[in-house]
Amino acid sequence: RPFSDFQKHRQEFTPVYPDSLDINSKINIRKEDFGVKEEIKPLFKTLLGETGMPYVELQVDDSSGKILKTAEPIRIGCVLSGGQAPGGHNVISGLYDMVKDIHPDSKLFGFLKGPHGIFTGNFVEIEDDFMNEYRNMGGFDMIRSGRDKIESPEQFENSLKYCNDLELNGLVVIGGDDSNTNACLLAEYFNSHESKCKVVGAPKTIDGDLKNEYCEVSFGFDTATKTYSEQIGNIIVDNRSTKKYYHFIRLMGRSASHIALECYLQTRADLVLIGEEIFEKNRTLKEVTNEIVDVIVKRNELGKNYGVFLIPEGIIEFFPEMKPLISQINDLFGEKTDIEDPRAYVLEHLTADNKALFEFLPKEIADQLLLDRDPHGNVQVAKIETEILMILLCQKELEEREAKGEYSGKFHPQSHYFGYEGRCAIPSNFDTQYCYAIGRTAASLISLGYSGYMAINKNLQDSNPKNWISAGCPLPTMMGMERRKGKDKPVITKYIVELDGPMYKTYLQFKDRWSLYDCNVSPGPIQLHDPSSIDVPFLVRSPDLELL
Ligand code: FBP
Repeated sequence: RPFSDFQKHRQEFTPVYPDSLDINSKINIRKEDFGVKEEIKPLFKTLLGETGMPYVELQVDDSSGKILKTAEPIRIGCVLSGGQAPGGHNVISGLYDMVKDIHPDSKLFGFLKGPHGIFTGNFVEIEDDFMNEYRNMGGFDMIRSGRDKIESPEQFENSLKYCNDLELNGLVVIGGDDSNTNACLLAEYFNSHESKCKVVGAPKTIDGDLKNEYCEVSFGFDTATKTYSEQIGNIIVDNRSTKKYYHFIRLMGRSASHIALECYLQTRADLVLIGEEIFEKNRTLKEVTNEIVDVIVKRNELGKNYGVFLIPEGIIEFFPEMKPLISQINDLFGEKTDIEDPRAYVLEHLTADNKALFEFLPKEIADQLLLDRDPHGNVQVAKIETEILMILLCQKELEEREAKGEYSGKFHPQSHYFGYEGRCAIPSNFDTQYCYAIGRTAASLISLGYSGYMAINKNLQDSNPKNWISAGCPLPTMMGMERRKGKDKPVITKYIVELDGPMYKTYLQFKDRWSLYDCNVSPGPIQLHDPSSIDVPFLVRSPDLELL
């Protein structure tokens, strides 16, 4: 593969990692019981056993600790699951270096094209040259990814067979909330079939919704939001130069509005919609349209017929009238794959309210709601052009206000979608180091015999990775039950924007001023020149009001 000078320079960087992950450190395990919801317990009987699964923290202890080097080599498989997120290759390089530190003859295998590679036994052995090409690089192209879910009894059986045939001590599933849930089901299955293969997850997703009291942030969020913020900043400056357009920018992020909110605070765009706020306040499409139009009208009164508005892609599911429509469409499709004319089928079966809304939506948007769900039952919001929907609704409302003599400005909208370009950028300094530490943690957990855990690193506000805390959190502790494809399923509870949290409070404090007075900033490109300097996202460190 050819590499740019910059890529070559970046490949040479060796990340810094917590002292507890240094192979020469003596470590002890601190355990704490965080419990598991009653309804989840029956699903993980053998993992939980009589005593449950404690949270485990790796601590340096020079007096009574033990080093992780083993007399026998270990064998680990890894898989990249779901959407790409910058830093995935560094989870693999962290794993690789740790297994070799544990024993030089240890082996790392990569299952190809996501979970499909596990149940079809499609894998490669990862060796020095192959690994070195991908150190600190973006993308998931090293072993590729896929959205398959290990679901059917045959898929579970075959996964067990191939992991046993490879004599794996462990499998690391690098994925989001759904993939980590799947990893835990696999861990239980392997355990109940007395396989020595442990299963450990790694928290991946640019969406930022895999976050809880144990996992401070999923990897990829930092790079993706910095990439989008750079692009938004560029549009802001372009717009300031001509003062001619209203830019409606839809930002990737399947469900929660973290990406849009982070980018809003980074760029101080003129307006952002927050899905969680819309849901909490039960605000309809019409009400939200009116709020956007109110801003456009006020800006016109100040002589401004331009602006930059941010729209999270997941917003469509938060409108009170949309949720029942989407959920009825999900239930109607369920496991069915053979519907000839999906539009006619749903129109025939929808309730009167849902049907009225379906028919009110522009046809292209309504049709996008019918696209196939992903294997986890999620609506493919990345394919729904919500920015165009909002433009059309605003246009209509502005025309009505113009007819009533309440508005006489110009409205020239431009639509954008920032999504895929943020998912494979060269990882930021934070993601580079964070992912490497996660990889080393996952290998350590497997070597210590833990299964059904997520490899995590905490204390991320500390800009020196040596001071981060490496740990394993039991996956069942993070789970609750949710309705998917018409059935109740265990899922890792998604972290959504907290309306009493610091990010949202900052938004509330500034939104009126920022919507009218061009307070925008252009953060510029991700700074990569000094890999050791880490700038963590607001989602981790909370915004500093003094600086805004
Ligand atoms: P993960 O949850 O697998 O990390 O994927 C997240 C995501 O990037 C969403 O933000 C987006 O809606 C979706 O993937 C797009 O999926 P696809 O790559 O299948 O179009």
